Amino acid sequence: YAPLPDSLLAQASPLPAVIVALNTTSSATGSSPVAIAAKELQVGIKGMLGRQLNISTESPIFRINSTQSSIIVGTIAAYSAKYGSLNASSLIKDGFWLSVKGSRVTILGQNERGALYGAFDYLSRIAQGDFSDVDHVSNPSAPIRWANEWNNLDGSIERGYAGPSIFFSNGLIVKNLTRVSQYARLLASIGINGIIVNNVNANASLLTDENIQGLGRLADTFRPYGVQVGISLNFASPQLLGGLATFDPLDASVIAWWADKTKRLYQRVPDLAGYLVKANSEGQPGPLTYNRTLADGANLFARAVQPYGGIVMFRAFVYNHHADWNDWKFDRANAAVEFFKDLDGLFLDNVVVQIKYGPIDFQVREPASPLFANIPKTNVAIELQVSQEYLGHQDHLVYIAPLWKTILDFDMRVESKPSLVRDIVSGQYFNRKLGGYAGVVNVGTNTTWLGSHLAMSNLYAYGKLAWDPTQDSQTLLQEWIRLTLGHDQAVLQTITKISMESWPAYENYTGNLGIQTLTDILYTHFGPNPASQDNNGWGQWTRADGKTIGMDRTVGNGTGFTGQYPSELAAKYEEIETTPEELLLWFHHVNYTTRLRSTGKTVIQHFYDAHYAGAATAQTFVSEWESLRGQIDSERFEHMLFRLKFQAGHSIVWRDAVNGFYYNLSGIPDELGRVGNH
Ligand code: GCW
Repeated sequence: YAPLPDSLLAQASPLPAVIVALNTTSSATGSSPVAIAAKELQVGIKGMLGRQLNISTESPIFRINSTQSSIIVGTIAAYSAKYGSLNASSLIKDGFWLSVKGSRVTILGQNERGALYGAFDYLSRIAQGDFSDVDHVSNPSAPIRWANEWNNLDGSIERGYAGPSIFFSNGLIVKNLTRVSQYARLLASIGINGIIVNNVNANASLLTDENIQGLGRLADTFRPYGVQVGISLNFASPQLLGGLATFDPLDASVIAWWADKTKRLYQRVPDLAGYLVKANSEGQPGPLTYNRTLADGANLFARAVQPYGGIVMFRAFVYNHHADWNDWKFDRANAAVEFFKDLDGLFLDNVVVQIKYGPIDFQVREPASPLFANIPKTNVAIELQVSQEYLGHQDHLVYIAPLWKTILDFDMRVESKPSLVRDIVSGQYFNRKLGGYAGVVNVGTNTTWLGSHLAMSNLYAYGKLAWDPTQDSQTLLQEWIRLTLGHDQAVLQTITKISMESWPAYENYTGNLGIQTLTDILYTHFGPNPASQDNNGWGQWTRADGKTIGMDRTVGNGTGFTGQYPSELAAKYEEIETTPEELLLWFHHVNYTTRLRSTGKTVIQHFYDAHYAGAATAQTFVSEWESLRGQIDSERFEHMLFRLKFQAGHSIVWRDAVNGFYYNLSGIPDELGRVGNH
């Protein structure tokens, strides 16, 4: 809410005189989303336009047809009760209607949360210097728009790059929740309506009575912003915490144990969003331990939360991490479909299967998970990762929205019909009621939230895409730049340029042609380590040897993964000639000397050249950023300069490590003589 520059202020239309808040029912535990919306409008307009507006809960002079200027904010129902009914049939849950006619502004939500989103939308327009009249209905693409935070109870965060947890410390929920309230506000401003506060590798002690009280305080803090709290569960909790002899999901004592815990949770948090479950994955316990199905496991929790309206997000990230590397037919990428396809139709209605965007694990490029096309009778959500686990932590600038868009806009060709991933996860395509988005965010106590100022464009884009995945990633980026750093054209152009170049550059200097990120997968997931991919049980294999590289995932000769796609795509990926080049090595095992259709270069020369090109681009980020000295406050300027310099250096480390590795393996010299002489 920084003051608008004079040039924009001059264009501002006459201001409303008063803010009228229609729903002011504050609960015992804090204010309501509409009250928050009114306050945001007041603070925002004061900050940006320098004008103090009063908030009124009743405006005696206001009549629906009067010319009295005002900003009305509330729910459709509250408005109708006061001023006569309004046809709002086009609004769905969480949606809003924003009308700006000169100095008369009406912001009505289908629910209170929608009203708050409408207020943020109006403020965003002002912040971007848009004072035009509008008559705008906005509905979310999907009901589930959640953040997942992989926070441990001891305060550490798995794959978090911004310091310790804002939620937990020493096994308990922290006392001071100021930062949590700020985060709630931040999430509401981008349309996020739910948050899983603890790690999917969950600690059973989250469910002690003391921690249930703590979760209650967290939920009370998020509630005014329309963000519902949910939790990750440890499947073995009945044994680990409850002292039962078993955690078999069909055992009566286990069912009773979960019913009792769920009841206690809902007593303290009546609007608990539900549970997130990682089962039988990477050493986590689950129903398979007792020869029960994953559906048995999911439905256990679904029944427990059903009376309270809760939902269960059940992760599809189930795979064997002790795979046999010598088995050329084995493929970790096959796991999700193998585990879930036959369970289609067996999950209860309040279960949502949460699917990572690709079949492996948040790599720099993956094809869309075939599971999206394989379980039409099951609710699904897509899992995206804002936290840059494989993408340079937050030490590299990588604007991820373009990567996400390759998946969301991807056509699965179910029954040879247009069937975009975004329409499957919204529930629209298979006509499912539930569905949506889970974003692994992992904010920490660092004042930048994510550890890097520019990384926040990813969180912004995540929320905005969950709301409307048809939006363009550059448009979202530019909105974020204006809202965050103001209206300077050089700032806008430069940050747009480096951000839009960042994911292609990162792909260039890490792993090309669908070979995966080539980072160290065994420990840090940071920095180059192509050797770590192979010769182990993790299944992120590249099968690189002296002459050849890539996973043969064909039906004809490989792991059969291509056959998991609907027939049109299966046929396309089966043949080298029709496989998109950027995924060549994902699907095929080829010679280093195989030539690419697009450029005629060999695979190995493409690697060499791409690594030089990617690192060269990263060098330019520093000089581009330096050109903004004086246009951005020195704190943020220096913070990013430091990171971009690191990235520039690290991209050279990446370039030389990866190129050197494949040169040593293949012995094939770089045509330009750069690789292998040192
Ligand atoms: O790839 C792995 C990550 C783990 C993570 C897991 C998952 C939370 O390295 O840190 O565990 O994915 O998504 O469950």
